[in-house]
Amino acid sequence: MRTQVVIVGAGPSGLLLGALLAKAGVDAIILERQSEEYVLGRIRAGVLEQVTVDLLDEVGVGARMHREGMVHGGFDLLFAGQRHRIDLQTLTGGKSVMVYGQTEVTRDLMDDRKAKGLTTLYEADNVQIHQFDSANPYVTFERLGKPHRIDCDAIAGCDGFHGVCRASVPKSAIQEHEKVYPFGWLGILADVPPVAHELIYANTERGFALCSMRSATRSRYYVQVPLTDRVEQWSDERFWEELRLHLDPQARETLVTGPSIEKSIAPLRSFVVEPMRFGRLFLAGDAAHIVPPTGAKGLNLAATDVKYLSQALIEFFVDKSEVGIDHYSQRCLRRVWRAERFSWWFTSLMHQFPDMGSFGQKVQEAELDYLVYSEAASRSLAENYVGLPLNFGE
Ligand code: RFL
Ligand code: PHB
Repeated sequence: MRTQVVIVGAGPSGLLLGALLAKAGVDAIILERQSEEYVLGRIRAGVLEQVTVDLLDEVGVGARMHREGMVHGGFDLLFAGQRHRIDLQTLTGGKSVMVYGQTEVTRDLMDDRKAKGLTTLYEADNVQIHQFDSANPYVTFERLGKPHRIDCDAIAGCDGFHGVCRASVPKSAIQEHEKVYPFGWLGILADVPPVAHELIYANTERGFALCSMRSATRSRYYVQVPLTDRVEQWSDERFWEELRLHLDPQARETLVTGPSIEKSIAPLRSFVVEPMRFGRLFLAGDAAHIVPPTGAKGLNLAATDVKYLSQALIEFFVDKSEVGIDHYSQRCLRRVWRAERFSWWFTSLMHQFPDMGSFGQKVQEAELDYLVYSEAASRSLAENYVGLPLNFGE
């Protein structure tokens, strides 16, 4: 088999890259380790920046998102027992975010690929990438018990944090920057109406909590837990009780509980590799960087990485120019570090750390107080939350 680009991974990065390349007439094959159902079973991101919404529109898969997604013009910060609204629209000159699950984004992109007859090979085992430091890279894998090889011009490593692409780069060629947080998020999905119309980010002495949603009848809630906790230790009743303790009296009253349809614990991490390009191998999305989910930046960064990558690859194949691929890494990393900083800061502000004590708690509350009462500080938070424009600083 031969194609122009082999994309490893059918998460949002791989699927969106496939759609952007197809639109420009560049051939690509996606290889995914898991089954389609497994990929759709992962519950992850919920908040899309305008940039991501625009990209989904650009590839023509935005219709359902505009019908079913919820446009949010603000969110609440809850601290010292009180809620305060951050009005994104007023603070950013009319910008907002779209609440629409990653699962739905993935489904829309998968359906579109199928409708266009584009190739995605699911359950591809033992994917290995070869000779990416040359002009003739190739990828090998096994599927349905048979070995396969695809020759290509470029490989896109869209295979997430635990993927094979980053792991195939020699250690001497790659620099890693990492921060691991001493806690995780226990998340629950339930078919109950959300506690409020907008998201609530809560800082309490018991730790962080987040009230989010997927629709008017489906809620997504998170509470901070120690890394040693196992999901089996958390019955639904225990989760709801803990969440309730993080809320203000009004939210406590409106909270509707019910059986969970998904429950999982995600550790929090900040991670970046530099560079993101190695010859004809290009890393994108979680394969290259992880942010803690507090700032809702992971999926959005993945989307902008693959937009930049598609532009670079289209220049390479159509205009026969290497300028775009030469700048890919640098162009992504500037945006990546801005999102890393914001996500680290918001995580540090909102969570309980083991050694922070009452002084640390009071300082967090004082900073939150400053954030909501200073327009300059609120605007800085809002500006970062709605995200940077696609071509910022260029
Ligand atoms: P993914 O989604 O991990 O997809 C990678 C794909 O590659 C496949 N794969 C392989 N395929 C072939 N061969 C191999 N050897 C392979 N190894 C792996 C995997 O099976 C998978 O299908 O990475 P991608 O596409 O870069 O997308 C990144 C996003 O998934 C991630 O950044 C977000 O989910 C992060 N995130 C959030 N981001 C936001 O922008 N807004 C949010 O509100 C938000 N909330 C969240 C989040 C992540 C969370 N978790 C679980 C960490 C909330 C949570 C709880
Ligand atoms: C979610 O709905 O899953 C979600 C929303 C906002 C975040 C993180 C996760 O910051």
